[in-house]
Amino acid sequence: PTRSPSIGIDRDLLVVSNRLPDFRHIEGDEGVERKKNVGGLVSALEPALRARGGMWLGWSGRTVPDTDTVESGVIDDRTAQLAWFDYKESWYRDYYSGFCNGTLWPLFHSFPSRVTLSDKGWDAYKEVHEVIAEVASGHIGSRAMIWVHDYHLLMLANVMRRRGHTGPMGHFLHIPFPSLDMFSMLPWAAQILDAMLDFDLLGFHTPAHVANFLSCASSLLPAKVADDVVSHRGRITHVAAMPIGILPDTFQEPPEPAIVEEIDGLMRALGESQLVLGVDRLDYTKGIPERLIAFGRLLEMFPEWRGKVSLVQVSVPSRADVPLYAEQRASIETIVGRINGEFGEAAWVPIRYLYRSYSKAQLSQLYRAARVGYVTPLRDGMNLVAKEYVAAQDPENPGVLLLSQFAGAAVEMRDAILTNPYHADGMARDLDRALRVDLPERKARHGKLLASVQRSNAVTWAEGFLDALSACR
Ligand code: ADQ
Repeated sequence: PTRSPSIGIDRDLLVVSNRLPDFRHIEGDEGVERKKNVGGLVSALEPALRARGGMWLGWSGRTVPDTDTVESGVIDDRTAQLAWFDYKESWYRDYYSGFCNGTLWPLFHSFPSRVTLSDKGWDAYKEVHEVIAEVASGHIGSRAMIWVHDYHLLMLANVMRRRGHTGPMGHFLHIPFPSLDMFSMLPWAAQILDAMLDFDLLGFHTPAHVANFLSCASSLLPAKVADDVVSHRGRITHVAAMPIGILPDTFQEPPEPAIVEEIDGLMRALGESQLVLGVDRLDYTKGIPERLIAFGRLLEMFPEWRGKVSLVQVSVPSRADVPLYAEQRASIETIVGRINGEFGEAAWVPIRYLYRSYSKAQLSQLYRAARVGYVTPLRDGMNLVAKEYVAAQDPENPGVLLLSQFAGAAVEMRDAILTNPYHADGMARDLDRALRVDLPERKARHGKLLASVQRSNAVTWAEGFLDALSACR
């Protein structure tokens, strides 16, 4: 078919996510522009988007007063067309910060005490789905394939079907799907499940998330579940575990001299100490306070490590305007101060806490310098840092991955040392063990982990999802 550039009704693939990746609004004549760095999700989808002349739709990252008209537009990128729209301030507050990050995020990560429930949030969740469905319908024909991402958009297929969309629609959830007990806390649990079953394919990171979803669907709805297929209202939905991956080779690229110098500078500051490294978005699900406390326990229980090991914790600012996140930051700084005050010496700082973002090239060098990758979320859909750490190692002298048993990544990464982040003494013992692993065992563990990170990567994930979605029809 000939392609109509303005409407694109014959476009074959629309990807929808809350944020457009690596996209920012620049005030001025040009309006919007694309940042230079492309993130993992974009690189994963790039081949499919390019081959199908696809479009990616999402929020621009800008909010406008409720009284203003919401702007939207399309820019052409070298990979795909990017369709953007603004949020009203009330959507940002009630939908994004409210229902998405105040209700669904803590609930799906099994933190019931952090969940807020409000009718206003639920109304905003439904309203924003209607708005996004309307924008989407303007960009794509009713038979095209749509791939929707994450908890912000669980109900999009339902709204699109009501608008007459008949093409295949799939959803991938990047965070865990909780147990029936937890999910039932949502007053709107059945409505959300019912709407999710308008997708043809639902992808999750792990078999446990799939099992949770199926048990919710069969308990809370009059839906029939047989193996990985759910029948409901005369429709069929396929459900599958499809763990996301990274592009491992991009963590082995030779660094610029300035980056080598920067990381060498940090290593000189650590002196003789071995580097234990934590890297996360600052979020309570990542278990940063627990990780710091366990590091303090290591120094108490195994005093021989004092002066010989240093923890560098790098936290990228995240959702800083949400009070819980500001609290988390303050609590981390207090723990760092306490441990450094108690154990530090003139020539040795036990914990260095860096509250900033690093480039992929900088992160790769940090990962490579670290003897232990200390990746201990309390709960995580997957956790890409674990995979990035493995991909960045020197195969001749690799470090050891210490990984939370509650990260989705633990399913595939059995050759890491697995740990329980809720148990400080146990985690301190596991850290001691990780620090003592000899070179032959480090190489053996790393070889197996790297093979798995290479085999199940970002591109096989994206292609696998799209193939499975096509096969549903
Ligand atoms: P996140 O919760 O954001 O993702 P994660 O998978 O670890 O968690 O990805 C974080 C990304 O941010 C990594 O690529 C990492 O390199 C980067 N990053 C972290 N700290 C950084 C820093 N200080 N500077 C620069 N970059 C930093 C959600 C889910 C995860 C799931 C992914 C993908 O919560 O469980 O793995 O989506 O599906």
